[in-house]
Amino acid sequence: MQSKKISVLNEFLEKLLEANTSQDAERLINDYDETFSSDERPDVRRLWKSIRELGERLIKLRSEHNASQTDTDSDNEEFAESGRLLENNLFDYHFQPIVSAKDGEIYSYEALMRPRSAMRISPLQILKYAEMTGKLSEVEYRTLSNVLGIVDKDKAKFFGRRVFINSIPGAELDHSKYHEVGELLRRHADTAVIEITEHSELDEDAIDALKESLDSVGVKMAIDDYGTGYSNITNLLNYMPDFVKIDRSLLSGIQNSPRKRHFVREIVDFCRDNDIMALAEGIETTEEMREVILLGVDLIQGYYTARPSAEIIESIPYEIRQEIIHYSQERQDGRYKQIYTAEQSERLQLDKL
Ligand code: G
Ligand code: MN
Repeated sequence: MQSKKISVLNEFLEKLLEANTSQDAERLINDYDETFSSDERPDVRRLWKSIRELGERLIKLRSEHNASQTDTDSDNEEFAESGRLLENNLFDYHFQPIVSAKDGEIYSYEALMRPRSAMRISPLQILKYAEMTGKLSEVEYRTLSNVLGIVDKDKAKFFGRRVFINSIPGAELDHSKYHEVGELLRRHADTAVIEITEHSELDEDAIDALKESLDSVGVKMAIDDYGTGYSNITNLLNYMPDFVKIDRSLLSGIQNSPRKRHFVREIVDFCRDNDIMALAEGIETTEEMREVILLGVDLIQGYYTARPSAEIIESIPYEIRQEIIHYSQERQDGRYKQIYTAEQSERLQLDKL
């Protein structure tokens, strides 16, 4: 090859190594591409093709590295911030109304943790941090004592209604806190409802243990996110919760899904036969709300009826209450039955879904 071409290639490689950004490197490749990809000699064109590919791979590797570096940096910051929040108990709580499916009156509130941070840390990130550092029991303690502390400070704020509190399955309290929390729960037996999630893996032992402790202090239990895990109606009987919160994934767009309706109807019927209150979670539209009322749920929670808020509201908007009353009347009139007869042949088994 002519020494002139060799020295131009050399110049290219030197510049490529010095390029600071991917954009610089790309521009450089394009500049030299004009010269070499149309070279009259095939061996020069081949050589250029290989060099250009190496350059492109270099750019890709660099940008992947940078991206993962950025991820790690922000993970580290969130991790440190989660630690600081837990250490200093910087947790606020929002309250989302749970309303009666008969008349739209507020039945209770769910307390939802909101980390007090400029960094927008989600409750899930706090849980992830706590799990990685063995501090789940600290989160559990903070949640119970903070929320019941708010109730203690001003019980009238809750209009005598119950407060649902999310508990972490398997996060056993430290021995030193066990007595304190036991007393706190006993004192709030008429107010507190402990929610335990039925997420992905069903930790039966954890639920059993919790149920036993709650029974001993007379506090009610709710199974949260029902339908997302492996449980079926049979093992629901083992826990005998007071409430079953049917997960949003089974309810979104339920008015257009016969499968979801069948599934939910089985849950609701089971609940009615066993004195469990069925709650529809994550209701976002009036169509979904109508459908779950026709299916016979007892309680409704979701953005459509009320969003979580720092302020504890006394009632939901009048128009929405009227809608609930209307749908509930529709159910009582039995009009809904005609809509459903066509689907009766298609039965679904809960544990097959
Ligand atoms: O897992 P659990 O059911 O406790 O989750 C409650 C979460 O769901 C809260 O963060 C709350 O803000 C959110 N939430 C409440 N209502 C709705 C709703 O109608 N739609 C959606 N997408 N989320 C909701
Ligand atoms: Mn919950």
